[in-house]
Amino acid sequence: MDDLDTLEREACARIADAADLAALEVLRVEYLGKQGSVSALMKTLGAMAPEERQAQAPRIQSLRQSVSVALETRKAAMEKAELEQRLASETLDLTLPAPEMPKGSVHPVSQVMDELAEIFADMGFAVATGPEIEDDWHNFTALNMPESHPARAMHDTFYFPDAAPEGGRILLRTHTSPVQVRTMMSQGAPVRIIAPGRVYRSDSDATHTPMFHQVEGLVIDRGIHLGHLKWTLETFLKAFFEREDIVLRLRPSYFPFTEPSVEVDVGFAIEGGRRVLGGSGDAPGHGWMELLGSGMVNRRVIEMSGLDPDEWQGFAFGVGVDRLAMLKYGMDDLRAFFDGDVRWLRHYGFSPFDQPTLSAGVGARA
Ligand code: 2NL
Repeated sequence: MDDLDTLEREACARIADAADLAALEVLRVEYLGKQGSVSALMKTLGAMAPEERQAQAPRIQSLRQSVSVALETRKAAMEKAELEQRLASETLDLTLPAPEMPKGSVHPVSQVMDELAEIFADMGFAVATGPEIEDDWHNFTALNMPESHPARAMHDTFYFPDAAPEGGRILLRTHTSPVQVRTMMSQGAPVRIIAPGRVYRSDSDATHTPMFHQVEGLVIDRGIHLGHLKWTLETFLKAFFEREDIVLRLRPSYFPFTEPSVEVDVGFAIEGGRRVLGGSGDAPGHGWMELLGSGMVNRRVIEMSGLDPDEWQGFAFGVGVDRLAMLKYGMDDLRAFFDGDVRWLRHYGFSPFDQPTLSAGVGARA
């Protein structure tokens, strides 16, 4: 059957010459499609006498097979060539910088708390935490604050309407002292802790927010005296403000929970219209700034916390974290701390990857 041989040769030649996948598809339809010439030959088999069909069927089947194989082989070759062309022409530059990912920043209060933890850890202090919802025994009574103390008044403290199970009142803690009372009661002496955290007072104006942050420190051991207090605060303030020339002035004061009580001032100079900590406050053009309250823990507080005040003595101090942050990083509006304005946070915020360390200077910025 010369016709079939010719058809096969011609088909294979055209397939080999096809320029692209589209041309190949045209040829596939032309030969093997429903109306295609090979398909037409297949249909003629049905009309043949059995002997003739037996003679012709293998030839037509073989024709269809070779056209189909030729199409597939050519298609695979074209696809391979196309892939190789892309691999040769497209390049990926792995030296390009990765796209910047948006990242948050650490709030100055959190940063300062981390700095405090780092500095006091170096002096052997652990960080203690406790509930923000307290009862009046841990917040006031155990701190030697009598029922008549003004801080216990409704207009200074946020009270919950329900009574505590033991009959006392429930409130938002006004300082972190109750954490220290709880630590003395649960772990006994000696104690060396700082208690940072949120505290609440019914106060709201340009320099007071109803919630603010405080850190208190407590040391209980044998033979602790005012010298230990002074050295600890001086070492802390020098490390925190990263200045060796921090000068302290201790002034007698009164707190119910300490006896004697000591107010601590730090000397400052005026530089470029701003107060800059450092140097004696008595030098010309200098002054003293009240920074923290402290004292020797009142023996009644030690006793109420379950320890023998004849065996155990200690000192304690308290300072506002927000105020420390403002002084160190030059912020002038306390209320901005709690507005959550991202522009302020971007300006003053700290890199989450910048962990405070003493060796790098605790306040180092990335
Ligand atoms: C301030 C400074 C202070 C304390 C806090 C304290 C805690 C215990 C026992 C004794 Cl458990 N004292 N804390 C001591 C002195 C000052 O805070 O200006 N407060 C109004």
